[in-house]
Amino acid sequence: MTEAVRAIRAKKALPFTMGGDHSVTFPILRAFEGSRPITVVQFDAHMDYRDEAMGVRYGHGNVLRWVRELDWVEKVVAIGIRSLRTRQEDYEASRRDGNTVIPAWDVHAHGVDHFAADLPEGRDVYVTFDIDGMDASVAPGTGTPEVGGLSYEQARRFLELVCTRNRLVGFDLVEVNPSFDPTQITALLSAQIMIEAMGFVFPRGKN
Ligand SMILES: [Mn+2]
Repeated sequence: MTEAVRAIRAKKALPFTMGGDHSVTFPILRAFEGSRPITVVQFDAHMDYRDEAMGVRYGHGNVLRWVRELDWVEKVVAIGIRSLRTRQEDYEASRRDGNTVIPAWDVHAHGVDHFAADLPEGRDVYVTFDIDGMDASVAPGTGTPEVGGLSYEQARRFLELVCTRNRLVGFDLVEVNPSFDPTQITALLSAQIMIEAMGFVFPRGKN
């Protein structure tokens, strides 16, 4: 995966990757070695910040922890966090590392634009979009769905604020599992999210 993303970057193309589970983000971001500092914006119900989960270090439950340790990753901004299984020590470890955590309930209480100042501006940004950051009612086709998540409009507005005020250097969308979703609404939503992100980066008439 790292080699494939290096090849894409060598062509000066923008890597958009579809998972797979969330563990793919680490090998993708390894391909950015030598780049300018990158802020990672994570959409997710879970922090994925455990040092180790069931004996696994480089799995989908700890991917952001290892991403954050890459020399060229300066910060993680996590949006939509809400899982009841979030451990206090993971939250504290993330805050200690200088990351920002925006829980889903705060988004529902205050609206997306309330958090504009907490989002990066003028940075190189990589977006990792775990589909379980969305509410389970619109994205049931995933391994660990969580209620109380983002609506499509909220996610789209976050993407607009992130993609139009920064230089997007890469994007992945992960954790879609079509076998859990006979309606395929999850895949439809995921495609729409990726197209919207591309649209914010390459607006009509500008490229
Ligand atoms: Mn995740």
